[in-house]
Amino acid sequence: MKEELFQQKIDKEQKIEPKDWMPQDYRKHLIRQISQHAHSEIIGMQPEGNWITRAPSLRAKMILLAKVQDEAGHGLYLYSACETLGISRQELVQQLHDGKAKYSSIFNYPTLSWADMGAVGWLVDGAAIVNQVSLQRTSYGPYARGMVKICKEESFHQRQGYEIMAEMAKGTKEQKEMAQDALNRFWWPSIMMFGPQDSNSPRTGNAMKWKIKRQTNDELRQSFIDKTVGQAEIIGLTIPDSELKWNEKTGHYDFGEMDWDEFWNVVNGNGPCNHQRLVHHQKAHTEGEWVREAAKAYAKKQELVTQ
Ligand code: FAQ
Repeated sequence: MKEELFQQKIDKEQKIEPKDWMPQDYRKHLIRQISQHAHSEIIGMQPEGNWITRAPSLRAKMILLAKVQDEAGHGLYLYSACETLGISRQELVQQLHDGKAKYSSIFNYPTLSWADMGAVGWLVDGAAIVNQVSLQRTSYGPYARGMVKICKEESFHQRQGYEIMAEMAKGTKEQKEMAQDALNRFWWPSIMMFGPQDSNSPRTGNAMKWKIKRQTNDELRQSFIDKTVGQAEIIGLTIPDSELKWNEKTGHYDFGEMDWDEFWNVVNGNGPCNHQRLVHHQKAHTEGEWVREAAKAYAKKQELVTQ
């Protein structure tokens, strides 16, 4: 009976809030997805943080610094949304460190040149937006509201990345080559951010029934490709997919097959930077212990003062 009422509420597009009754599996599904999303935002700071000290101008440095700080903020909103489901931040971070919680495969690729900052903003944030715009209508209230704020910031991130690519593409021959090389390396990993094909996505069934996901992995991937092809053409870069072709009948682009072995390899911890990313996070977490202790001591002192 409770389950039926819960499903009716979802079907009527009413949001589920933290104190509402919910099936355990719905709660578990959300903790998994939201925490994975939060970890992605935080680990995602590393490939870009790598370029803050090497940005080519003061303007570029200020923009990149602001963007990386935004990603930290996104991680914090998402951890907070996840905590409303009855799990602590400490447990979530522990799951990441123990390798039990995943984060997006895309952040396990290295950023080798300044053009990669363009490719990450344009393609990675671009893909994240397509996914997150859809998640603004997710059924869990705190997650949906977090997504609204995050999407506003992501659209600035996408534009700053596209600007870098556009500038480099109309620069010197070497700059254009760097931009094309970044597109070549980041195109397929960005497409992989949308997850496995629907036919091979075990979580999609429940996610769609509970309206956690509003569109499937393949629908979102197609939408991203349809939006991005024209953007590449405008700046004169070539998407590295020989099978990419406009299909009059479907009104969408056809595209080539992803390397699924590479995808699962990276998801399962064996990508080029998986080890490096996790070790860096563990080190930063250990070294930040004193900050957490100091914040706790300060909060305790404030409590004593107000008593
Ligand atoms: N990487 O059954 P499905 C960003 C896992 S934010 C790693 O299809 P689901 C901002 C999946 O978890 C980017 N693992 O799963 C930024 C599941 O494993 P599990 C993050 C992946 O949940 C920009 C298994 O494979 N965005 O970029 C991936 O229905 C720039 C089976 O898959 C989000 O997290 C993958 N690519 O669909 C920050 C959005 N794909 O848990 C810094 C929210 C699949 O059963 C710089 N999440 N897996 O062991 C989602 O929309 C979904 O969770 C999907 C996966 C679409 C990612």
